[in-house]
Amino acid sequence: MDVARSTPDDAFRADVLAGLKAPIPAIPARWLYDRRGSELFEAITRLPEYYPTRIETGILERHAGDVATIPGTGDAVIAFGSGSSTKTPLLLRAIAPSAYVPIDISGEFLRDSAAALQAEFPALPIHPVEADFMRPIRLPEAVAKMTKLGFFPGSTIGNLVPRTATDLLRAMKDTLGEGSYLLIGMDRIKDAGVLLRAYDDAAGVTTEFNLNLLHRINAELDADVPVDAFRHRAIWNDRMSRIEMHLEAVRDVSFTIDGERFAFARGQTIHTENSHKFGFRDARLLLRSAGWAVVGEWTDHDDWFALILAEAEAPRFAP
Ligand code: AVJ
Repeated sequence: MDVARSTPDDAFRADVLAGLKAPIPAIPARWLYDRRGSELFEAITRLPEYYPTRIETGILERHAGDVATIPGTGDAVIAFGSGSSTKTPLLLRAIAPSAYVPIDISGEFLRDSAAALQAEFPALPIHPVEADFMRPIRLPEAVAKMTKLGFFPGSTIGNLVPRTATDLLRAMKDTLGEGSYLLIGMDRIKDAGVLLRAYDDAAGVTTEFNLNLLHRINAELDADVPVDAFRHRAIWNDRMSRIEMHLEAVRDVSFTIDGERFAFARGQTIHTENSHKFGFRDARLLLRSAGWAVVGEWTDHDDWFALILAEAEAPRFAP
């Protein structure tokens, strides 16, 4: 008997159709990260204007050893996301854990990065888990009794609006368990010009990254979106404390997706990504509202990026 199953393709189609019909047209940012999108993001991390990756890597180079000195951060490292090929090794070398568990929704990325890491750390037991870490996950039996350090670098948390970010941080706490630690990267609020240049680079890589979403719609759905009718826009939304990426219609345009007709007037936009930025207390409050108590924080000399270590608090009765 055939069982109806919803495939990632259906989810993409549903999100695009619903998103474009919404009063403020928007498509969830996760759809930017197909293979091509992930390659383009990798290229973004090497751009002169895109400071977060370089700065966070520098902080890890200087301070991963400090994280390692805190008792309870030692047995198993649990990475949320396939991990970065430079940041993860820096942490693993400092911590020297007994096990490494990368969690990613894409089995393909997961296998590739786990294999690369295994070559670099031949003696390290690696237990990849293919799962959506937005929900609590049962970790492999091998790490059940170990003390756990979650790793969530890159200010990826900034992709989510605060309401969803706390959901994720709570799910991570449920996954890791009481007494665990989380090492998380958060990008700071800073000069709007610096932020805007980081998300609208001179070489146009971020433009390509954003427009790739339209190419993906055309390739994977039954669609005829004229990509040249849209341009990349980065906006600093001060009220929401975030950079927003939009695709803006440069002329009146209409197209069909899956037989449905959409029209955009010149100047109208499709909101494609948020990148929230966090002040010192913003970061702490966000973590605290999900049950994480900050126990350590490291930044660069300009305070442009923060690497924060938090401990999963036991629930308390009062006050
Ligand atoms: C992958 C979400 C951390 O917000 O800085 C970079 C994504 N988008 N340039 C970020 C991104 C455009 C990036 N994160």
